[in-house]
Amino acid sequence: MDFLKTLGVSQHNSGTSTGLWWDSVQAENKIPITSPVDGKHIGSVSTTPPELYEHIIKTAQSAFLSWRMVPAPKRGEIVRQIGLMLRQYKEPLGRLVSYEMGKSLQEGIGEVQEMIDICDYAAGQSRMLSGVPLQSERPAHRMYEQYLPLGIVGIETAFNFPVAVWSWNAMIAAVCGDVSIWKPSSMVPLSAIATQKIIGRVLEANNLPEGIFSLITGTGKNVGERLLRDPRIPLISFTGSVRVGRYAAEVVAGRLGKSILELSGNNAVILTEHADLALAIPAVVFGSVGTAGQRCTTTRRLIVHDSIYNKVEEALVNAYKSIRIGDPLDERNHMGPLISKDAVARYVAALEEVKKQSGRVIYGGTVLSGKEYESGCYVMPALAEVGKQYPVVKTETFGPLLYLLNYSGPVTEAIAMQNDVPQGLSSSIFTRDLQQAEEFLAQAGSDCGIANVNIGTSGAEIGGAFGGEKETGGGREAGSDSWKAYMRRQTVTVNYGRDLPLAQGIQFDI
Ligand code: UN1
Repeated sequence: MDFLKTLGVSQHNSGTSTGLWWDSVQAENKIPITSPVDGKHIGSVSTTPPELYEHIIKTAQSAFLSWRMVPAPKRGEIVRQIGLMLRQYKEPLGRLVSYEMGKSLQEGIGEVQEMIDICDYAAGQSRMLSGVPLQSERPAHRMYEQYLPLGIVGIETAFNFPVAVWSWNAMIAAVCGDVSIWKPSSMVPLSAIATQKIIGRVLEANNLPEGIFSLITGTGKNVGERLLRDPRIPLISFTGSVRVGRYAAEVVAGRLGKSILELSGNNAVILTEHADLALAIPAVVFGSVGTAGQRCTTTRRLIVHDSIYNKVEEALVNAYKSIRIGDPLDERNHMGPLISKDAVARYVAALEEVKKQSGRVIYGGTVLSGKEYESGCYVMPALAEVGKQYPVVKTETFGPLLYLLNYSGPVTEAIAMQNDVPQGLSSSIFTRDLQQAEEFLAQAGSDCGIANVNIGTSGAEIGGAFGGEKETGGGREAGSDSWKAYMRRQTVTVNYGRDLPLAQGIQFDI
């Protein structure tokens, strides 16, 4: 495992860092990290104890005071260098992501590419943190809006994107003049530790202070909770389940903090009678089995017009038969394991539920056994025929389980089915009919944060704002104007006249 050495990951690793400084490896509070790929122990991580948490916060607070004074394009230059450093470590880091999390090597490397892309994007954004001039109603007054650095951003990321989601937040936050504290999922902290070491090289080369990018590790209950409750952290960006996200939102709102939430999706693809199946089938298969169905944007529901239903079902079953499941580091395989045996148990339980609710599993769904699948985390992807009213269809099962639904009426019927779930992250329609596509995109169309035409639900580019509506949480990260959430907005009015006219024409003579 040369890549572990290249990345500085060893048998025992510290999970607490302020950038250049690392806590020493503690004997107690260690979490063992096991790969879902082969069930082998990769290394352990010592978590962040309360007193060190305080140190991390204090260091971040003092780093913020100097970092916010650095001109934004100079902050962008640091982020640009981080992007260059990530290019150097793209292959080994992608490999670690793949080995620790279980996604295919291509997807692991693709995830690092997303980090590189957001660095380039953020470097450019650093010159464009622009406000708008506004029109004052008073003579000789100038009014405008400006955006200023916010403070410490707490970033809690999920296991399925061990590094990329952090970078969407941390790189944008950094050019905005914020400092960040990252708490990665305690299932995949090694990828975070390796990333922290990579960026440490850039911090060192530029003589930057400690605390601009910090890392803490531990469970959500201990360490994550501390971030949520800490009034010194004005913004929390949380990625994870609706259940935990709802709790996080309540805790942060309770102290009147701000939060960016990126929670569950229940993403559907609509195939109308005018769908080009040559595009649609591969998009649906990648969308549902890619990352073993563990992306927030995974395709979970396929809503197919009656006239093509049988054809689609047959094409899908055939395509699923050709999916190679196994070691994700072996590039011949399409699909690796689920993250853990618990995840496998949840997948199996969901399939049981489908059957109980009178659904029909038409392909796969079994747990794989044998030498290659020793970790116990490998499953066959599943296709299940269900009715739109089944409760199970309204929930997100984080695995490669695709529901097939049919409709017979106009596209509005399919859109209504698509919207009839509590989640609202990603959505897609395949059609060559302009009217259908436009209906899908209009006011009464898809209610999701992402709406794609002739593209699947997953694999969003970083240039767009990423996030969704309803139970998905409403947050937006990465591109477009997502940066605004990481800054405080200020309305400025300057009186350059000799009088003091009051707004609304009020006279107040003294
Ligand atoms: C996630 O699953 O949390 O759109 C993020 C995609 C990826 C990001 C997914 N760019 O599938």
